[in-house]
Amino acid sequence: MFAGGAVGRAIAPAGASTGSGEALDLRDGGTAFGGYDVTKAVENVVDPIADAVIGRDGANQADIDGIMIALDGTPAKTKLGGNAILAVSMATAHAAAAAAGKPLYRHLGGDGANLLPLPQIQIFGGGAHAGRRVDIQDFLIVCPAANNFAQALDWTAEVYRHAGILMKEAGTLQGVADEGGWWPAFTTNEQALEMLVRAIERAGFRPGEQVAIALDIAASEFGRDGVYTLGLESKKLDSQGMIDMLTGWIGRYPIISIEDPLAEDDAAGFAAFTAAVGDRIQVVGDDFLVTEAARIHAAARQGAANTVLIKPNQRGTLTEPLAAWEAAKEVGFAGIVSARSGETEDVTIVHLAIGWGVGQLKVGSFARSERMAKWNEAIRIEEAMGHTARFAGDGYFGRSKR
Ligand code: 2PG
Ligand code: MG
Repeated sequence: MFAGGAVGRAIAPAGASTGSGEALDLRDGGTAFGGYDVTKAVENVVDPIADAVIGRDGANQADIDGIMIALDGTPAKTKLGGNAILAVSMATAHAAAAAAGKPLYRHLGGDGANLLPLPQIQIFGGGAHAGRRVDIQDFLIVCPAANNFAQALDWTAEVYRHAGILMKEAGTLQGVADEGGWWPAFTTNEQALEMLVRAIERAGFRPGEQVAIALDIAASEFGRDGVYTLGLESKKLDSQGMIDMLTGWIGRYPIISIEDPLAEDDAAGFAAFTAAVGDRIQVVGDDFLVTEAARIHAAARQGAANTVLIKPNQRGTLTEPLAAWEAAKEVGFAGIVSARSGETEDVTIVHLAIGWGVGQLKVGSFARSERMAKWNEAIRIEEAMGHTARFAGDGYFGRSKR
């Protein structure tokens, strides 16, 4: 709360497939709530954090975040919890925007902030989000040819609906996964790609031109020390085997973006994959880069990836992901602001994507209110902008230069 009465409120999310370099999501352990309770994190907000930030200028986000970083004093925010610190960081931004009488995206990006991101939306869930029913975690679509953000959502809704109908017909529909995508019962990973292309066509769109495929392999979940174990197909691949498999898919399906194609410990694999396909598709680092400026600089030096996934809770403040985005722009990487599999009704990331002008946003599927809250917020912002709104389309995709 600000002296003038302006109030900000925020909720930190949590991930299921986390990178080892992420800020700590502090939980209580023990038996209550399976150990997932956050009483300690809340106490850290109410006592040490509040003591340290009360009386400071909340409009100075970097100062507030810097105080909390120093108070914690650990690289992964293990003392106070990244969740405790991020919630205060985001609430501060909301309060500062309210005090300034502006929507958060304008407070962050100024009056010229008018770029609506290209949404990346999950149609099938897999990996850690669907009991490992398929190895690949996210089968997503993007609609680069849509005229505006709302139309991209309309198109996605049609593809999602048709994918559900096709799966029901094929007997492969089992409900919805953690992020709202259909929970599939496929026998190979490639079957999911085939069905996705059919769903795009059934919905009346030209695959590749109007609607294209994006994947999050989340390879750290099944790959380590250069060995990748694909449970669904009982296959073990080395790094080059993964690259060959994915390159084959890129040749056969309209895939324009692949996230975490290799595990977080496989920078050489990332570099080889980016050298092979980075001039044609977006190669995204999530667990690999964990929204950290220093890792983005290192990856750029190695030619590993060309795009960074930006998840505020991987770092635990707003200042650090902003620094990561600045680093990305400096090295010529694109960015995608992303939600987590464990989400809430909090819509802060929508404002970050627009306010920072990132151009891409990934929020899971087109179902469940923690996802729809974010899509709806972006629709409201697009409406409020009227004719000044610009839709990113594919203009902000990552591509490596040859
Ligand atoms: C990811 C996210 C969202 P999680 O891997 O990109 O899909 O999942 O929050 O489980 O890390
Ligand atoms: Mg990911």
